[in-house]
Amino acid sequence: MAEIRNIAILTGAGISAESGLRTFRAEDGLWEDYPIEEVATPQGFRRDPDLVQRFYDARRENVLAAQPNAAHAALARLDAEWAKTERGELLIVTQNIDDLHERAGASRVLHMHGEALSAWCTACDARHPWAGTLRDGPPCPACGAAALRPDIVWFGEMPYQMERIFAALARADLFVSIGTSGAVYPAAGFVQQAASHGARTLELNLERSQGSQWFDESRLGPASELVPAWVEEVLET
Ligand code: BV8
Repeated sequence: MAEIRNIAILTGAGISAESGLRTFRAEDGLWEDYPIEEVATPQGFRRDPDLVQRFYDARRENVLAAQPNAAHAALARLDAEWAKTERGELLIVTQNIDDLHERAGASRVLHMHGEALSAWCTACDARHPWAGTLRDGPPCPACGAAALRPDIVWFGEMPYQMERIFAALARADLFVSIGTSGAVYPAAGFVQQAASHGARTLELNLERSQGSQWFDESRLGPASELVPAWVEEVLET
């Protein structure tokens, strides 16, 4: 395997499935109970803010009750080892709104679709760490307005830090996608972006995804097994 220096990693709901957090598109997925349009769009929030606040209040509680699994721990170990040996760059771009990467010890984590444990004031634009509920319209700690929404990127909204992500994809020698269905853009296009800049591409997923065709290699199985094995492989090279 050619010398790997810069690694770009994309994670999705599948990496947190074994921590008990529901994914979106499985038969017991979140979108079975709540049509996307009603709870993960600005229009849905305008139409029924109480439903949307309750949906994310429940997700926030689930996140707080969940624990990182072996896949999160393996990525945290890789992050630390890569920093210590100064082998190159590493970035974990996650589509997930949970904080399990961070709680496992990873430091270079980018939440492109926002975070369950953050509240965003639509009056003054301030963001605040938030572990409680938002359904009762608590005042913004900065401006006092009862105008806090989940700090989540909904459909039709621009994902966060896209420039930083594209720069990491352009420099990556290796792009690894873990636990994502490849159903949502722009995240689903990252594999092609990385490959166009010469990166090798690897998919670790429970089953074939909508993007599997774009990867040099796809390994199928649970993240808690595939990710630790892959990290061992990388650290041995
Ligand atoms: C934007 C936060 C533009 C919310 C999320 C038509 C064609 C193409 C694109 C579009 C289109 N119409 C609209 C669009 C754009 C749209 C889009 O892509 N729609 C799709 C449905 C077609 N995208 C957007 O709107 C994005 N914004 O484009 O902005 C713009 C431009 C200028 C100015 C303003 C705006 C924003 C999208 C972000 C939406 N927010 N999440 C929340 O969490 O509630 S999306 C959400 O679904 C995730 O974050 C993720 O991105 C996406 C897919 O979820 P996954 O993480 O992949 O989970 P999923 O359940 O789907 O799959 C799980 C996988 O894990 C499975 O493959 C399974 O096999 C595997 N798995 C399960 N268990 C395990 C496992 N793997 C390993 N181990 C296990 N144990």
